[in-house]
Amino acid sequence: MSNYFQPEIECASASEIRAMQSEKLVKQVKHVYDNVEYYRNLMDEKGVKPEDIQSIDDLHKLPFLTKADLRDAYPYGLLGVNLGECVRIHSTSGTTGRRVVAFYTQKDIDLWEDCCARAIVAAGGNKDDVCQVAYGYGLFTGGFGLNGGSQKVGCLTLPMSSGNTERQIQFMQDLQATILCCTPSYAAYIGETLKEMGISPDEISLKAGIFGAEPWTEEMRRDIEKALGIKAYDIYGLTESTGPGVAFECEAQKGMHINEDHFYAEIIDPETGEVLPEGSKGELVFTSLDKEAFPLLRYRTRDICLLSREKCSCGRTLVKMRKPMGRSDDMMIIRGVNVFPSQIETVLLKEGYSPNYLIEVDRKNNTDTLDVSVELTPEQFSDTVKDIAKKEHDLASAMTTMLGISPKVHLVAPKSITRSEGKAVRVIDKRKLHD
Ligand code: DLL
Repeated sequence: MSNYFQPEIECASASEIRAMQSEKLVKQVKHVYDNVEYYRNLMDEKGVKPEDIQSIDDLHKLPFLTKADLRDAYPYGLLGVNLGECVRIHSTSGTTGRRVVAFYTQKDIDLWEDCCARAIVAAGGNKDDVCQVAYGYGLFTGGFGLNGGSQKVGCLTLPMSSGNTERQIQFMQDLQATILCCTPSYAAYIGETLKEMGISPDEISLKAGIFGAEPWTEEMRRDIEKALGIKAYDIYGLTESTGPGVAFECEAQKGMHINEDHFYAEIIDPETGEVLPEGSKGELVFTSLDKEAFPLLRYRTRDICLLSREKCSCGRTLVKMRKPMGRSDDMMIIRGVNVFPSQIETVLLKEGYSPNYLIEVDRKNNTDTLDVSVELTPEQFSDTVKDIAKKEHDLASAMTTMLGISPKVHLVAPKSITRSEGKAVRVIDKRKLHD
């Protein structure tokens, strides 16, 4: 097995991990206090000094850092080292406000790539694999992160970036790619294109996929696994804390192990900020324990999930996070009811529809409206108008049962919804335009 299975860390006992985390935390708090004026001010406001933090048990004393803080401090305000020591920048897409820019020293890049290497090894990768990286390269962290991890494992790395799907498939066949890394929505699109090209999953060499960067359901996982003839693994991360590889799935495919030697995770009540006990659902908060250039302490991700230390069959002891249902920002409040796009996706795929859908929310006559357009498959498209009306009605009923409010369902022609090569856009909330 590759060097990037590190049992001394990945299978360490809870007390060993905690001791390692405590040691790193004490140093990290000092590093931040001494070098990051913005966070020093937050600590001073709360009356906390570095000496107050002697172990992980003291973490709760530290102030939170939010996305708003990152925007306030843009671009250099949270730098923990001189700019001259940084070797790389990545950034979020900035669709919901000002961009977040993250900085990396060479050591930060190394630890990030190690995390991605662990993820590839956990998905069965080794030096004989051909790893096709179809996440975007550039400011987005997906391409560079998995590229670095793949090279560390010793895989032959194909830096395809996203897009140009037919060329992706041609390379996949010609170079016998065994591992595919991309967003789940792009993996589904690649699967659909394979089918259209008349290529069966047996004619490609893929065995595993490492998919993340957006929420995806178990139903979507099964569809992708079937379409590509692979085992599909989840991977999680965010630009603010390096990128992909903060957490990764193992062969048990039941939640993602967090790389706890680098990232300490807490779950808090998003309303009160109170730390919740293991197993509770709440907002995920990360502390980077040894990142140098952009060392975020108690960073509120807005991702809603839960943590579990239940024994994992793979032997790893690293705490596991449940697949996030989506960000608290993705949650729509429609007629007072909380709705996540992933709930709609679950119903669609269970009822045999494609994962190509678009949710539109609006407000008419002071009432919220929810319209879900769903693409028919070419086989379903030949149905009569009467059949289609019945299908729309049945699908709307299934969604009402799941959501507690009734949507209007529109079944639309195959290929009429734009495909995604990166993160899929699933929701258009027109109410925001009226505000
Ligand atoms: O999406 C980093 C990444 C790249 C992760 C490639 C995995 C693979 P950002 O663009 O900053 O970074 O977006 C981070 O995406 O807070 C989650 O809301 C969401 N997200 C990431 N991975 C998952 C996942 C990258 N596996 C935000 N499941 C995070 C659900 C995910 N949501």
